[in-house]
Amino acid sequence: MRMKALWHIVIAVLANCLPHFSACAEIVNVTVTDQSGKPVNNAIVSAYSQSKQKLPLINPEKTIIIDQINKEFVQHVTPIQVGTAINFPNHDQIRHHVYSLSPAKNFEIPLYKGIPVEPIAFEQEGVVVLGCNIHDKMSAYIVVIDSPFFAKTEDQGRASLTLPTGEYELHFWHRDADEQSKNSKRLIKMTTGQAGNISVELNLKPSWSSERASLLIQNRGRYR
Ligand SMILES: [Cu+2]
Repeated sequence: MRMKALWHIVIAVLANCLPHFSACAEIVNVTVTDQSGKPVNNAIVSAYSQSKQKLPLINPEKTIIIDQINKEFVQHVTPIQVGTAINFPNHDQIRHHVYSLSPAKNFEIPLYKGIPVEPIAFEQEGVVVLGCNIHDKMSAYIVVIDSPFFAKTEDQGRASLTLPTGEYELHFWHRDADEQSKNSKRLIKMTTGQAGNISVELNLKPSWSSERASLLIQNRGRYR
């Protein structure tokens, strides 16, 4: 009986140690709310290691998918690590024309149905705003992060990051967050055996339509 209990402890410790990192990993739970205390979903939390060691791409072979279904991008917000490729399958019976004019990735996939032959690689850190040149209401965001550690808040504004022990700077992003919130940073120290809980308040602007409007103004006359 005593032996069995010991095994449970050993297995629990092993499960917390990622094979490609020398250190053990711990979980930090982040809860994001807005200025009125409401949970914020679709916020991105990213963690930047303060050690100079270069961390590997999480899934170097993997291509991520952002679908187009019923004239919407699915998902609306997608965090990826720098160097990840994304394909944009169109599941609708009409053609879409996916584009971005963002400095982090300026590209377009001219009018198409089905699955584009080549995925698009995202090599530069930053936020990429997606649109469709045919359907102005279609929009989505790709947050390209120069770190393998990030998560998106889901129900109740919660996200969990599994981090090897060490020091990290946490960054936060949300489509509607003001500049001060987007630039706010939090230093954390992950030590063995200690899960962390962090609460973050982002100041959200009432509407994101201004950003979309500026994208449309930039794009006006470009393709039509
Ligand atoms: Cu479209």
